Amino acid sequence: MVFSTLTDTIERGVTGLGSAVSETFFEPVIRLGVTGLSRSGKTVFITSLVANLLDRGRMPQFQAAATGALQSAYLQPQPDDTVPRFDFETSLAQMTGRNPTWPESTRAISELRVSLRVQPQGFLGALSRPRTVHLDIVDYPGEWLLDLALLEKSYAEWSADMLVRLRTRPGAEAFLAALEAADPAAKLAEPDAQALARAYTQALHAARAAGYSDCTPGRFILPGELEGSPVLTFAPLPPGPYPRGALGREFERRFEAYKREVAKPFFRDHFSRIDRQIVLIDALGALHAGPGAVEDLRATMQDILSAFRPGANSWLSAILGRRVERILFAATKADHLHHSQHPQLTAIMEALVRDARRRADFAGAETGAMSIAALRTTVEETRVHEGRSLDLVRGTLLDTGKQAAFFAGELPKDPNQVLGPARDGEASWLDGDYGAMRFAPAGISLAPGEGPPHIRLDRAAEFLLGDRLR
Ligand SMILES: Nc1nc2c(ncn2[C@@H]2O[C@H](COP(=O)(O)OP(=O)(O)OP(=O)(O)O)[C@@H](O)[C@H]2O)c(=O)[nH]1
Ligand SMILES: [Mg+2]
Repeated sequence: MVFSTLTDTIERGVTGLGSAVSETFFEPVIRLGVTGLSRSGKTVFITSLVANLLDRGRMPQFQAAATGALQSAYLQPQPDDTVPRFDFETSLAQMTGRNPTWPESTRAISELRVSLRVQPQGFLGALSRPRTVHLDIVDYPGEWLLDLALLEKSYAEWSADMLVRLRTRPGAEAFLAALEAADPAAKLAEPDAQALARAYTQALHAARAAGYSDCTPGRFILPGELEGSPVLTFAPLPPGPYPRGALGREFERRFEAYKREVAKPFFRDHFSRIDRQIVLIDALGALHAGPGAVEDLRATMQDILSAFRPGANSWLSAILGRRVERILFAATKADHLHHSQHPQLTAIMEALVRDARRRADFAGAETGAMSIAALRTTVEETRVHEGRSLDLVRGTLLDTGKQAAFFAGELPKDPNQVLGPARDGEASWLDGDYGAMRFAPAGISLAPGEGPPHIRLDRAAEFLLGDRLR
């Protein structure tokens, strides 16, 4: 353990040195991490951000664009050769064209480099030449951050924890029965190993669906290209020790391999190099699904965000070269609400991440919170209904292609009116439901110099990047 921490630190130190040298002598790099749970809006956010950096006509609150300091932006080959490139062109073509659709779900990490040519402003700035700042955007599933807690555990400890939890959760019956029937001290037979791993994965999916968030290992739920490989073919077992060649011994080895080959490399090679981070949260989706979903979202975000308080994890704090300087928490899909309700949405999302945010502030990161829509699909409208004026949004429904006006419900001014019932395990909201509707992207033709329409994407960019582009 001590040895592996040491080598990790040294490797990290060397990488850190490399980038520090290139920053001083060559061109500065900003690594922006974009994360969130699945379907939170990561792909749409990155696509729209990049399109709006390339064409800045809709970015008035992004200072570098408004003052003209940002002279040009262009895509460049990314620095990491082994990470898939974020498929910007395909997503943008899908989201904008004549019959726009939403991009497909993405299940793994990807990266894109946008280079920004900046002319420093002010009296002295005017005398200096323009410089280039590289923005490396890294898209990764928030679920992967759940593995951090696993790194500090041995196989026996992790097994004991998970078995206790599974016994109290719905959907684990088949796995527990398979475990009962298995003999972990018997010689390993791969079909048995696969059957146990499959039953365990199903139990994790069931727990997830029932609202439990600590479903480790993270890649069992989002395997990507590792599906079916030995590092994902194990399950928790009762305490050993198990003889050489036995199923139990092999599972322990695979668990260690998972930590070493899957979990650690992500934190070491990607997470530790991020210096700006946006965390996307679909708070509206959870509100619509009900109090249970809101409470689960709160608990999951708390687990996920503990990665930003590295003091709690000695392995991670040892490898973190630089710390994340800014973290923006953003409630996505705000175009489902009239702007008069955006402050309430922001307040609810802030309440969901309050503890994590306080800890991040404490660790020296500057944090912010706002409601955004990376791709605005609606227009606002006010109508009188039963003598009361209602603030609505209007857009094209995804399912039918028809136009509709929509009122999501009145979000409370005090977020505790939502978080309280969620924490208390209420089955439904007291004063009616929050509606949800899926709008299709609006069929628009972009004028030259304009990126896709959005809400507050320019403010988000200003918070995340503004200080580095002056
Ligand atoms: N109205 C609206 N819907 C959005 C917006 N952003 C995302 N969505 C919706 O949310 C869905 C998921 O968005 P993605 O960007 O694909 O989410 P993701 O986090 O990349 O999802 P995974 O790749 O599955 O992890 C989209 O298909 C849209 O239906 C937005 O700005 N406005
Ligand atoms: Mg995606």
